[in-house]
Amino acid sequence: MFYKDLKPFPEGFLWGASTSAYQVEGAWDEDGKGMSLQDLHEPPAGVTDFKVASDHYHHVEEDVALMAELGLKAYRFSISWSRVVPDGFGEPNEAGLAFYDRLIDALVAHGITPVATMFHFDLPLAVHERGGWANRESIDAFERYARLIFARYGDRVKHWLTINEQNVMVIHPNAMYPAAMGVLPEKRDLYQQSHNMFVASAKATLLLHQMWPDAKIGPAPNITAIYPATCDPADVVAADNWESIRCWNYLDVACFGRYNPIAWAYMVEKGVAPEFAPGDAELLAAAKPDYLGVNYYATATVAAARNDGTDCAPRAGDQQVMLGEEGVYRSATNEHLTATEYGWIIDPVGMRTTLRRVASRYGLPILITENGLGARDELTADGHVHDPYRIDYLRRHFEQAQLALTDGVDLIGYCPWSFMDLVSTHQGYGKRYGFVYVDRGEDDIRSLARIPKDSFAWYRHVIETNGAEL
Ligand code: BGP
Repeated sequence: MFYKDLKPFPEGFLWGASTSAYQVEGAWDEDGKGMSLQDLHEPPAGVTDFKVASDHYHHVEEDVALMAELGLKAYRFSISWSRVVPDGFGEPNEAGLAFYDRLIDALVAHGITPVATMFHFDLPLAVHERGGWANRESIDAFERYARLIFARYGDRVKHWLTINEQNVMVIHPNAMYPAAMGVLPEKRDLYQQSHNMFVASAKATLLLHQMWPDAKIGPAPNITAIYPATCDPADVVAADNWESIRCWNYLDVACFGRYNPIAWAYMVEKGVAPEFAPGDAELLAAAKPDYLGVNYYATATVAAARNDGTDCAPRAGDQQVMLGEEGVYRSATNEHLTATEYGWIIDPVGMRTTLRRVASRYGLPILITENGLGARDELTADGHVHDPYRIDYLRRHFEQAQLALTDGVDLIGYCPWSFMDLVSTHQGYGKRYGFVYVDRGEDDIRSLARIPKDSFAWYRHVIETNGAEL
C-alpha cells in the first residue's frame, strides 16, 4: 500500500538495543555464579567461548553511560538464572542479585527503560542435570526464580519477557545445547520441554500480574513471515504449514492459551505431541501476555515437500536457515533477496509483512526485541569503525517499521541486536552486531576498550529526532 503521509513514530517510542547475559557478561564463574549449559560450550579452534565475552559484568557502569550517550530509551538484557540462583533450584546468590541491581539502577538513573528477559538460552547446568525442561520440577524452579526476581526488581522493571526464542530451542536445539554435549534430545523430548516452558511462562505471567499489576510481560519468539516459492497452491500450503509450526504455534499458546491446530496435527502425525499434566490447559488459558516481543532477522521461502528423501538439505543450519523437513516443506531460494556474509536473508519489507501478520493475529502491542546485522567489523587505522552497511541495513528496516506503524501495527519500540559487540551464538566474536565495538579478538582478550562505531552516531541522531530523520 502507498501512503500520502507516513505516521510518525509515536511519542515515547522505545528506541532501544538488546543483549543477552551469557553473550555479553563474562565473569562466568565469579561471585558465586553457578554454571549454565553455555559454560560447557567448546567452540572450534580460533573461536571464543562465553567465559569473558564482553566483560560487561566488570564494565556495567561504563556500558550504561554509553547507552545514555547513545540516547537509548530502552535496554533489553537478560538475567542469568544461574547467576542469581546458582543451582537453579535453591538458595539465591546475593552477589549475583546485586549485579542486576547495579545495572537496573544505572539504567533508571539515566532514564532508560529496563526490559528484562528471564531466560535466554542459558539453562542452569544443575537444572539440566536433573532432566532440564523435560522435568516438570523445572517449572516450579522457574516459578521460584520468577518470584525472586520479580520481588527484587519489580519496583523498577516494568517490562518483562519470559523466554527468548522458545521456537528456536525446539527447531535448532543447538542454540541451547552446546555441541560438546554430544547427542541432542529427540524431537519428542524437545516438544515436551517446550510444553513445560509454556506452562512455566504462564505461571510467571500470572505471578507478575499478581505481584505487580502495573507491569507488563510477554514472550519473545523468533518470528518471520514464510513465503511460498511460487503461487502453486501446494507451495502455499507448505509455507502456511511451516509458518504455523515454526512461528504461530508459539504465539498462539501464549496469546490464545491453546496450541495452533495445524502445528498440533503435525505433532500428532510425527508422534511428538507433548503430554499435558492436569491443570496445564487451564493455566495456559488463564495467562495473558500484555505485549509481544518479536525477534526478526530474515524471512524464509519454502516449497512443497516431495517426500522422496530429499526434502531436508544435508547442511548445517542455524536459527535463520531453514533446512526443510521430509514430507513437510523444502527450503527454496528467493531470487528477489540477498543475504549477509553469514547467509542470513536480508528482507526489510519482510519485517513489515511479519509485523502486520502478528498484529492481525493477536492485536497486541509489539516490541521488536531483536533485529540486526552480523558483520566482520574492523577497527581501522584512524581509530574508528566504519560500518555503513549496518546503517544501511537498519535504516531500511526502520523505514519498514514506520510503514508497519502506518499500516496500523501497534509497534511500541525497536531494540536492535545488539547494543555492543558480543559473542555470537555459534560464530564467536568475529561476527559483530553492536553499535559499540569492543576491542577483543577470539582468543585474544586485548584491552576490551569500548569504541562507538559510525552506526552509533547515526542511531543517536535517529533517536534524537524520534525517527523523523533516518
Ligand atoms: C538470536 C538470538 C541471539 C543472537 C542473535 C544473532 O536468535 O536470540 O542470542 O545471538 O540471534 O544470532 P547469532 O549470534 O547466531 O549471529
